[in-house]
Amino acid sequence: MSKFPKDFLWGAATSAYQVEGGIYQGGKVPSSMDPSSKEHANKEITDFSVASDHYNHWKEDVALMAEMGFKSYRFSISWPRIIKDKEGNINQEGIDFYNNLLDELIKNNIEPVVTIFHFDIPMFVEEDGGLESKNVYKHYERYCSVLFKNFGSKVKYWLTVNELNVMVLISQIINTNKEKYSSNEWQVMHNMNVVQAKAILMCREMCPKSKIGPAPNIAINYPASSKPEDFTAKLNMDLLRNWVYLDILCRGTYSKKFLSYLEQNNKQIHTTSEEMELFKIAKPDFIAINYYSSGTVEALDNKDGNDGATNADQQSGFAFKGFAKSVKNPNLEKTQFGWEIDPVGFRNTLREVWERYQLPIMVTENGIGARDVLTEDGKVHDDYRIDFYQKHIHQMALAIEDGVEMIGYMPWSAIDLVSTHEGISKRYGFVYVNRDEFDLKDMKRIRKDSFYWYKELISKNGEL
Ligand code: BGP
Repeated sequence: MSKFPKDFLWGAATSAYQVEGGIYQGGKVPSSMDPSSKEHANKEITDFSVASDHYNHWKEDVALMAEMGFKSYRFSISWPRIIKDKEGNINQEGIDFYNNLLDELIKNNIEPVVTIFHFDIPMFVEEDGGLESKNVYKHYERYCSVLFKNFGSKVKYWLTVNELNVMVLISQIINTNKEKYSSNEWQVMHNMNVVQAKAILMCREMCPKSKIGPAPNIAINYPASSKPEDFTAKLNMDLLRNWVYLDILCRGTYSKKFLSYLEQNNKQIHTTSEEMELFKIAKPDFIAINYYSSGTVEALDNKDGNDGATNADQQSGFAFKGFAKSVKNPNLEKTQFGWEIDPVGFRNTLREVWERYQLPIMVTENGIGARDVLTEDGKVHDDYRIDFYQKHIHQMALAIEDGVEMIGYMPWSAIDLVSTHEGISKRYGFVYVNRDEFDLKDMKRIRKDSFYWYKELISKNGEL
């Protein structure tokens, strides 16, 4: 007997700017992810202009998902494909593109799980003060109302914002804020919490049959030693890395400890009583989490000078002055790109999220980035990916036995796409896309070994 519920949503995920390409097609306006909007310091990796060319291959891509037996597909809608300018004019071609995609998914019995905003900020929003300005409220509200009106009857699961915590903590690496050190990232967090609350309320009114929730990147932290101070560091890191983004939406407040961290670091945020009232009534229906690895931390006392953050990427290098610092975990193996592999940490994370909030959980990212090799006879033997998934899915089944209520599992990524900052060579898909960093080749879709393995796993509802 499978431990997974019978209607469990097996599938996979992508995001618009990393998979679609076609940035000058279909009336899309410029976004923060377009080559023109940023400097390409690292010329060794591709930009996002062509990506996996899903904009022109979407039908073929959905057919491959259907062949794998996907029950769900998590993708993001590109805000700059839908809204043209700061007056809120709508791009009908963008609406048509996503309507076609949604219809194709539904025709194939694949439940769409739609991320409203996944890192690609329209330039008209950037030019109007970006996410740090409260002007973002009106832009995001208009955008949401267009989505709910046009797609509300087709979408049961909405995700408000992808990885707000990653946007706050490493915005300069993923290019959601070019001037990190001149801005207050915690104001970005608050503003985006407000827009999420507004989206939840709007969704209830405009699409009463849909469900909506946030999608942070959650990594539970271990203390580096049994020193009591390291356990305090664990609590501190969990707070700033994980909970502060969920507490506000699920519990309605910012914790006292978080507010005192801001005060000590001179990073006050501007809030109003109307905004804080919103959090009391706008509760999500579920929590979506992206999990790649756990964290390990030790105490960091230095009150002066640099906080010691190396900010390598989403999974490492975090440090908060007087609070906590991440360190390596000697007990874990690493991927080719240096991310620690911790399947047991997945179960631990699911348990902690469930026990803290008691809301159903959907996994909207999990996976292994690797330099996959296409053999001469056109195969990709990604046994390391199968091993990664096998172990994580096993731990997810144990979490279900622990009592965690799970809705679905949509790992990263359905097909190969361009990494946030490490190019197309860091591949995650079940389907290989035949292109290199600069040679676009034929963009052929090639089924990896993991494709066949996942197909079988889905057909047996997770029991292999
Ligand atoms: C998450 C993002 C994704 C994705 C993934 C893998 O943080 O939500 O957009 O790219 O991580 O990360 P990367 O592409 O940096 O390897």
